[in-house]
Amino acid sequence: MRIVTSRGRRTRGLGPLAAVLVAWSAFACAGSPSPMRPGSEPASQLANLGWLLTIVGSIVIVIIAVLLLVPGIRGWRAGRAGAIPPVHSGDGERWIVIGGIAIPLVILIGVFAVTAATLSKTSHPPTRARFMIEITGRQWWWEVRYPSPDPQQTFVTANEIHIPVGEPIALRVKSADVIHSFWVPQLQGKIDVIPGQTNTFWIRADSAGVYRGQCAEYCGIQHAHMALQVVAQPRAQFESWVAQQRAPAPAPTDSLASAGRDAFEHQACALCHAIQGTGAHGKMGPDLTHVASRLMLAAGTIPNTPGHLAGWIMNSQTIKPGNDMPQMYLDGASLHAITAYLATLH
Ligand code: HEC
Ligand SMILES: [Cu+2]
Repeated sequence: MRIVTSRGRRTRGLGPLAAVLVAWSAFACAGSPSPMRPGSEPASQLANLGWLLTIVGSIVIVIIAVLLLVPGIRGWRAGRAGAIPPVHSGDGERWIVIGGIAIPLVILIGVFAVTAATLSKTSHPPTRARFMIEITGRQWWWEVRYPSPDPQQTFVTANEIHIPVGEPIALRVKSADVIHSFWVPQLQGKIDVIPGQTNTFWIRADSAGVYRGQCAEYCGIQHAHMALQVVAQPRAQFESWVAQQRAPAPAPTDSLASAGRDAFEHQACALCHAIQGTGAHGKMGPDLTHVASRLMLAAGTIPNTPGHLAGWIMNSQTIKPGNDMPQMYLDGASLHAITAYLATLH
């Protein structure tokens, strides 16, 4: 095959190969949450498995393509030379047994063994998990609970999971509605999130950073907007985050925020959202006690800035159509006050 590149040079055969390589490296490009850029030991084992399967699969495809093309070209040449190509060569059956049964069997058994070994190695933490986080998949966001034997110490957040660097953390995942799948590609494989069942899993990040996760099982119209962030922090930072999350919502320090808290408590907001330390105890939507401390809003849909926050409260249905927060009809003053109040909830 001849490809004429944009610079007019002719390359022979290398064009498609280059295109495939470019596509491959795009998988692994900087800043992307690609499983080919692992951030933990189990994720690198899974990435190695991915590369092995890709390479073995590619070699098989190339060999098959050659085996198909060579007799075809031979036949075509023989036809041009006027000779009739042989229909059947003597050792055909032997090659069918070797090439069609024996070799594929060896490859498939080998690949199966490596896959099974990798999955069993990655599904359990090497050492005991330090603590457990409960994650509930909902249409279309993640409830994240840090349970503690003392109910006063238990806290709930949404779409953002903080973990200390280098420590295996146990996860218990459940669903409040349909089947979802919890996936943080750079840290671990996927785990199904199934209604009526609790699945256990674990994650660990080997270096500090923010790792994007995503629901990986189509779960309805806003499935694509069901992302999450895993924030891996050094122990000390993680502990101060926990202390901050355990505390009730900070009290308003100015009259605007205080009007905002009153409006929030008296509007429908309080029926769906909880803010610890106030009269809002709703359970249908994310806990907003420390909403201002989060990086993103609405499961990774928008960055958490005052402008986006106000836009969300005013018309979440335009930003994430079909989500479970209805259109709220607030007057300008209430919107302004509620936004100002929520922005203080660090
Ligand atoms: C009928 C229930 C309901 C009512 C009423 C409601 N919300 Fe929500 N809210 C939700 C749900 C559900 C979500 C999650 C949407 C998603 O991400 O899919 C949400 C998300 C949010 C978020 C984003 C939180 C995050 O961390 O991503 C904010 C902020 C918010 N609501 C504020 C408000 C305010 C302010 C009001 C009142 C003016 C209000 N909500 C009224 C159900 C409700
Ligand atoms: Cu989902």
